[in-house]
Amino acid sequence: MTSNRRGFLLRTAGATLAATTVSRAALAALPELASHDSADTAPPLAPATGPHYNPVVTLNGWTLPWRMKEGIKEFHLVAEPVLREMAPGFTARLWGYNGQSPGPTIEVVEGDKVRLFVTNRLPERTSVHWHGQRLPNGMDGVTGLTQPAIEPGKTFVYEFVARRAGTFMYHPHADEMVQMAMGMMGSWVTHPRAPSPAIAAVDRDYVFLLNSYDVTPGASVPRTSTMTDFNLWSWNSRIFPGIAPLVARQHERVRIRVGNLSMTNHPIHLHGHEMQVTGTDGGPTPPGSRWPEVTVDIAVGQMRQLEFVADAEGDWSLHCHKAHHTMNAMGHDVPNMIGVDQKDVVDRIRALVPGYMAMGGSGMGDMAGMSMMPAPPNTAPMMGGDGPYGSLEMGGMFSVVKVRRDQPAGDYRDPGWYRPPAGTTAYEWTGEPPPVASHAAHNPSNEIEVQAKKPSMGGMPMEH
Ligand SMILES: [Cu+2]
Repeated sequence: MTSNRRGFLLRTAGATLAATTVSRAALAALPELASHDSADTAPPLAPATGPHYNPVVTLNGWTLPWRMKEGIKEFHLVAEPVLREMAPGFTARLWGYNGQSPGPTIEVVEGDKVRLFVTNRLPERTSVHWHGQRLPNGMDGVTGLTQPAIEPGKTFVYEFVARRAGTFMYHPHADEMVQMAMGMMGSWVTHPRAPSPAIAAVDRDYVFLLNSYDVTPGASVPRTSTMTDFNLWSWNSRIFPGIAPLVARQHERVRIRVGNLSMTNHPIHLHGHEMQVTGTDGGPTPPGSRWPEVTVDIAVGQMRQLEFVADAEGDWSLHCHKAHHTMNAMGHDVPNMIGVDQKDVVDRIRALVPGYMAMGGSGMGDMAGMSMMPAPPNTAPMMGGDGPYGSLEMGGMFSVVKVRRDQPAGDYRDPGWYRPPAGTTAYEWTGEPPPVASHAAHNPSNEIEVQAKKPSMGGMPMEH
């Protein structure tokens, strides 16, 4: 297989696996090893063999090439330490597959016979569980229960038929707290072989995983014992402004497949449109069971297929609705200083700690710009991301659905910022402001109630 994608590498199995215990004959039998060294969103990988389908686009990721051998689709996954640029200026040392975290998306067609070679180049044992798949019990990838662990340097083979169309995930069931906290996961898409009333044809088909990391600012290796207090909330191990936009031509039908392999739920919210959940990792939802949503909560270990018609032009936010999850690396113990004049105390602390910066007395929005905050090298901006009207004041699990009238079909290039028609943008009012209505001040029943209770309030002074 060849490719002219930037950052796309092909290595021969012999060159990369020489240090392992795999025999020469076995090496010759392994599929070519494809690897990726950038966090760019690769173009969709159109199938070279078998039935045609509209391939998915993995956000800031790529699809693993395969080879056909005697009617079987063969893939080669390599579990290994990787460098992942999580955002411009911030690279983490993670574990993943084939050069990146998450690993490449595996894309097959319902009914395909699949053979997956898994080589372990980690310093510890691993396995791969194929989350959501119907498969023989011994292919389920649970260390100790359905197979022995894949020791470092060893290659195992998984074989099964992709029996059910849908969206799935893969991840280890071996030292899993550590291995998933280090980034070992990937997506799997099985396209339907025949048209199905429950599975619509879509024009754009995106996939990504929700994950999280705890990396001390200035460090690059995640702390793996963290249970809930992560400081990086990411999509496919990327944080905004490092997450690619989801592009669509106006009126196209768009599917977004989202799996959650973090340690908490994420309510994913889309602006300006209504969406439906058309499938879970259990299969397509019956069309009669669907209802409109603008926010879909995705629990740990779940996958949701979100679908909508992109009928409104614009730059529409798509984000986790937990406000803490649209922030990047920061401490969680920052006191709320709104309304507090800190000038004197900050001056005194600065005498002891040069460069000390407290949370602003009018909120934290001022901190969106990295320039105000002294931070160690290799640290993502706390919020960051500049839009056409200034700082977006969000980071983490945030991206933009860019719907354009003139975006060519099949073109995934970023069209830039939306230019709204004149007179359709919120604007500053410079005239005389209208009178302000206030509930407390203008509700006479409140005053009556207070006065009626007055005698029972003892010596409490009342201002009436
Ligand atoms: Cu979230």
